[in-house]
Amino acid sequence: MAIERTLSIIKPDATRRNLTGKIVAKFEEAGLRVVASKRIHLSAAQAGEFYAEHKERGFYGELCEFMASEPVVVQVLEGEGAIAKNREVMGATDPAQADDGTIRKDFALSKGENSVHGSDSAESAAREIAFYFSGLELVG
Ligand code: RTP
Ligand code: MG
Repeated sequence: MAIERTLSIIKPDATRRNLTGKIVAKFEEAGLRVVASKRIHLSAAQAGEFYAEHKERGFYGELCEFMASEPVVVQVLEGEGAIAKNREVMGATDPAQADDGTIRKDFALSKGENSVHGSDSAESAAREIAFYFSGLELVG
């Protein structure tokens, strides 16, 4: 399988509870390498632009407000099949549906406050990495 890069966000419910290290440990144990990382505080407008694909969904306003409520940690993860592997380690959107040992099963509070975001396709990964990181921040 090809080496890929994917965009991860450790969401406000997790940064607030000091879970950043435990979540990164799960990525690393799964063979994903952190190749870029920073802590930022999104505005509601920036969160809205990032999640524009969900504009028509009922949870959009709540999601944008949540993502802008406190700082997040945005990261680029690299590894074999990194996009699918990250989604596997994250677990299902709703923690009640997530498999044992996944980040969302272990840490998420609810379907909305679910601790992590991960790109869902190669196209999303390219767009999302470029949304947060400049070429200078991405070493080869
Ligand atoms: P993400 O994009 O954050 O990695 O999560 P996902 O693919 O598993 O889920 P998605 O359908 O893309 O939804 C994006 C985020 O919106 C919030 N959400 N809330 N209250 C609700 O019914 C609901 N549904 C989705 C979650 O924070 C979800 O991760
Ligand atoms: Mg998604």
